[in-house]
Amino acid sequence: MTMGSGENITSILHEDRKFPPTAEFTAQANISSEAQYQEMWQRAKDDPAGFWGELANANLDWFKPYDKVFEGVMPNTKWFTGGTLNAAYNCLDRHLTTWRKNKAAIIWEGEPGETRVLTYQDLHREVCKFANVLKQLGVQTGDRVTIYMPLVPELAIAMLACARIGAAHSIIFGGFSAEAVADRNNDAKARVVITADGGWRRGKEVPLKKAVDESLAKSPTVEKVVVLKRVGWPVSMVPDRDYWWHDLMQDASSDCDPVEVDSEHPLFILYTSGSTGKPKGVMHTTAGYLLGTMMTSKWVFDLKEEDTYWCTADIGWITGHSYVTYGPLLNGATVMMYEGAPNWPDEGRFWEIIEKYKVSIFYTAPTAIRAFMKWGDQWPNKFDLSSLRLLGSVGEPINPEAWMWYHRVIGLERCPIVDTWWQTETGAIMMSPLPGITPTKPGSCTRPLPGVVPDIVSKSGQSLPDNAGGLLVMRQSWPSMLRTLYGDHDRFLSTYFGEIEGLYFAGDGARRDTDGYYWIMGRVDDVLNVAGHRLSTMEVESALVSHPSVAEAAVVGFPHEIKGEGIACFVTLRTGDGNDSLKQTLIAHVRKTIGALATPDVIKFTAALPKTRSGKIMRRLLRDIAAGREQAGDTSTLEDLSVLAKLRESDE
Ligand code: 7RM
Repeated sequence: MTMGSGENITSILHEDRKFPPTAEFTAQANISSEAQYQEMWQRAKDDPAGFWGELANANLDWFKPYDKVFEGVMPNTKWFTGGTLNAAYNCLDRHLTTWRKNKAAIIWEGEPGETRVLTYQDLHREVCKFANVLKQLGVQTGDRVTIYMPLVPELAIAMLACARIGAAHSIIFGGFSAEAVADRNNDAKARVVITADGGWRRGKEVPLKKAVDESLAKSPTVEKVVVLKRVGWPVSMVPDRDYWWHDLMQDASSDCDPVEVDSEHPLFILYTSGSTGKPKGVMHTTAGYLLGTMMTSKWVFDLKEEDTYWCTADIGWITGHSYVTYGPLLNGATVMMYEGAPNWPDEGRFWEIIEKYKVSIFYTAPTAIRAFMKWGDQWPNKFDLSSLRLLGSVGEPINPEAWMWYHRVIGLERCPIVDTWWQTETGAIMMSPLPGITPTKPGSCTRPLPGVVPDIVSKSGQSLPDNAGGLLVMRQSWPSMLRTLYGDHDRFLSTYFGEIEGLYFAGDGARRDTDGYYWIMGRVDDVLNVAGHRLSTMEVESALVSHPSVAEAAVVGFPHEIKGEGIACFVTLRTGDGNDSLKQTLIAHVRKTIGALATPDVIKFTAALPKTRSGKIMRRLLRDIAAGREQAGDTSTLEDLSVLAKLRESDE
C-alpha cells in the first residue's frame, strides 16, 4: 500500500487468495503454458509488425494482402495499410467452404420462449438478402446506418449486412430514448434507420418504432426506415419512408458480393458517454478490429468448435459488438442469444437457458452477478450447470465477494473466471487472465494480453512503482484501437491523448501488484480524496458488499470541512430496510476491512441505485445527492429516473 502524496491513488484493497486453473483445463487450453504467453507477449512488444502480421495472415481472409502491418505512431497509427477485405465475408462466407456450413451460428431464444437456430449458411443467406435490401434503399459504401432493435437475430443480420456493403453501422441500445436516437442520427448523419415494432422485456413490449417516429421529427438526414415485426402490435407506417422488413426481404436476391474495403475503412460507430453530456461516437475500422476481436475470443474464452458460447450483453453495447457478433463468428463459433430479462418469468431464467442449451462459456457483468447473489443460491441450484467450463466478467471492477460467489455457485469451484478489462475505445479485451495458465485473484483482471503494453503513471506521466495507484495508460498502439471520435478528431486527441503526452489514457485508476497483476480502481472521476488519501470508491464498495447483509453499494465523495472529502455510501440490503444499529455495524465493518481512513461518514439505505441501462452505477448523480446539490448533469442514460426521486425524498 502506498500513501497518496497527491500524485498517486492510495490503494487499500487486500486480496491474497489465488486460484490456479485445473490441470484438465490447462491440458486442453488454446494457450497452455506460461512460457508460451511470455514469448508471445515479449514478441508483440518488441516486434509488433512481425507478431500481428503473422496473425493477420493466418486468421483473416484478404482480397488483397496488406503492404505494411502498421504505419505511424499512436494516436495516428494505421494498421494493415494497402490491404482489402470484408468483415461479413470473414464472419460468414469463409466458413461455408468448410464443414461449418451447417453448424449453428446463432441459437436464439426470445423472452416469450420461442427458439430459432441459424446455421452459418442460413445467416449468410439472410445477410446477403438484407444487404441487397439496403442497396435498394439507396445505402452506399461509406454511409452510416442506425440500428435500434431488440436482441433478435435480425440485429446481427442487419449489422453484418451493413458490413457486407461497407456501410458503417451505428447501433443504439434499445433502452435509449427517442431523444438519444435523434442525437445519434444527427451526429452520424445516418440515412437509414433499422428498427422493430418493439421488443420484449420483462413481459412488456418496448415501443421501439414509436421512439423512432419521435426521433425522426428531429433527424433530417434519415430518408428510410425498415421495421421488423417482432411483437406484432400496431405501429404507424409513413408511406415512402417506412417499410416492413418482411416485405423488403420477400423479393430480395440472396446473391450479394461482399464489397472489398480498405483495412482502415470504417466498420462502425458506437456512441459512449464521457464526462460531458454529449456522447462520443467511437469509430472502429475494419482489419484491426476484426483481428483484435478474433484473437482475444480465441485466447480469453478458449473458444473451441464444440462450445456453446453465451455472452449476455446486448449487441447495443461494445461487449455485444465484439463478443456476441464479430469475435465468435470470425472463429466459427456457436453463439447463444437471449432476448429478454434474467428474472423473467422468474429468477431462474439464465440457469434454465444454460441447462437447456448446455452452454459451456458464460460471460456476464458484475452488476448481474450481484443481482443473482441477491436473488439467492436456490435459483442456480435448481439447474444442472455442469456444461459450463469457463466464466467471464466485464464492465466494472468485480468485488471479491461477487467473484467468490460466481466461482462457487455458478462455476462449481472448477471453472476458471476471466475478469476482462477493456473499453468501447479499445475494441477488444486488453487485460484478462488466460484461462489455461493464469492463477486468478478475485477482483484483478490480472495481466495484459499479447500486444498490450499498459503502465501505471502519475498525473505528470511518471511511471509508478508496483502497488502505487495511478492512471492506467497504454504505451503502444494495438490493432483494434479506436481511430477517432466521429466528426470530432480534436476531442479524440484531447480525451485520450491530451492527458499524458504520447500515451493512451484510459480514464481509469489502477495499480499493478508485485506479480504484475493489474487491479482496476474505477474511473478516475470515481476517486475520493479523504484527508490527503486518495481512495477508490470501488474499494469501499467492495468492503461494504463483503458484509452479509449488503446486496450492493455505491460510494461517492462529498465536500467535507475537515477531511476535504467525506465518504457517502448508498447501500441496498439483501432483505429488510436497515436501521441505525446496522449503520454502525457497517461503518465498523469498513473500518475493520480497510482502515480508519476509509470510515464512512454517511450511510444511506436505498431500495435501488441509479444505473445506466448497461448497469453502471451513475456515481455522478449520487455525488450531487450526497453534496445536497441540484442535479446538474445529463440523466438521459439513466435506466429508471424514479430511483433518483426516491433517494432525494429519503433526505427529508
Ligand atoms: C467493455 C466495457 C469501459 C469502462 C472501463 C472501466 C470499466 C470494464 C472492467 C472494468 C474493471 C473490468 N466497455 N471496466 N471492464 N473495470 N474491471 N473487468 O465495459 O466502454 O462500456 O466501459 O468500464 O472503468 O474504463 S465500456
